[in-house]
Amino acid sequence: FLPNPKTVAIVGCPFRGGQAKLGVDNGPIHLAEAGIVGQLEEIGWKVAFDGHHQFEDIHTADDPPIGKLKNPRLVSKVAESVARVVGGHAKNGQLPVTLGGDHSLAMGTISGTLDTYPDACVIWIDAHADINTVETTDSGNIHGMPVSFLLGIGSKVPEFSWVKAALKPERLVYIGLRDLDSGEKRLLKEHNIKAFSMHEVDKYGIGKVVEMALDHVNPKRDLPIHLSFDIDALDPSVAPSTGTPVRGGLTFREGHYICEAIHETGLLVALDLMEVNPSIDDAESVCQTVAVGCSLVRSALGETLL
Ligand code: 6HN
Ligand code: MN
Ligand code: MN
Ligand code: MN
Repeated sequence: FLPNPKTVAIVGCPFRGGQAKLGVDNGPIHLAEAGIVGQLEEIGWKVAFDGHHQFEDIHTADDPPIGKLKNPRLVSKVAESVARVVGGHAKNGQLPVTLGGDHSLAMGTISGTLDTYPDACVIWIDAHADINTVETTDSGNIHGMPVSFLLGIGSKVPEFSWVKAALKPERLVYIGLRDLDSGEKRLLKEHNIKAFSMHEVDKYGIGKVVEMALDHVNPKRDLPIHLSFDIDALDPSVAPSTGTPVRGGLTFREGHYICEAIHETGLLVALDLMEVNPSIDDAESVCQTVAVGCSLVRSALGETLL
């Protein structure tokens, strides 16, 4: 089931409609300008990158909130188009690497993965659980909601009817959580979703946590893996340029270890790197955050230390 192990398709998604801050749409531009394509070629990949997706065909002149949800039609249409692109690359035997952009895009990337690999599991690295439903969201920012749509929980919004509830709760695991809304805590319990917060990272160490996370979603180590990495999982001292930073996050090495360990499984079929916002903090912080983003992607794709 694995894609051609040596071809990556970069899916650049300059999109910010899932949240309110300016600048996150420039994340993929900066990651590309930092040389991510050449860096992946250097570690032996063939890289297909046909420019950033501009979503030109998507027009939503009139997009008033639906309940609390902001930019609902735009987010839905963009994610649907991303699902098609990611699914298309995956079906061609390429490994899609989606550069965000805000995390609402993962509604699309994971839909594309599950359409291609129905038994894939999802490893979600984030300070946040991004599992708010129409009922629980306070901010109305859809980047805090993609997981609920993928699981099919909460009231249905007709505008999102293209999203199949294809993700089963037992195929999802989180690492790095530390900032959940109260409704989100309840949803994780109700649906029995496995999550390793920073407390477990401190208690067991990252090596054990990744092993336990894989034991949960991928006990026989035979299912395809979609890794969705929100850069805000890292501590703000490591990755300052992101829209919703939360102190007490993963260290530089813990973040890279996760990527290295998932590469070692040989099961990675798709990767997201989300929420790099080059408009936040000073030039040096932006440079540092972009460099860390590139190096996480390289680690997930097999760069080794020795
Ligand atoms: N992210 N739980 C908050 C909300 O607005 O629903 C924060 C979400 C952050 C989302 O970082 O991808
Ligand atoms: Mn493309
Ligand atoms: Mn986050
Ligand atoms: Mn996120």
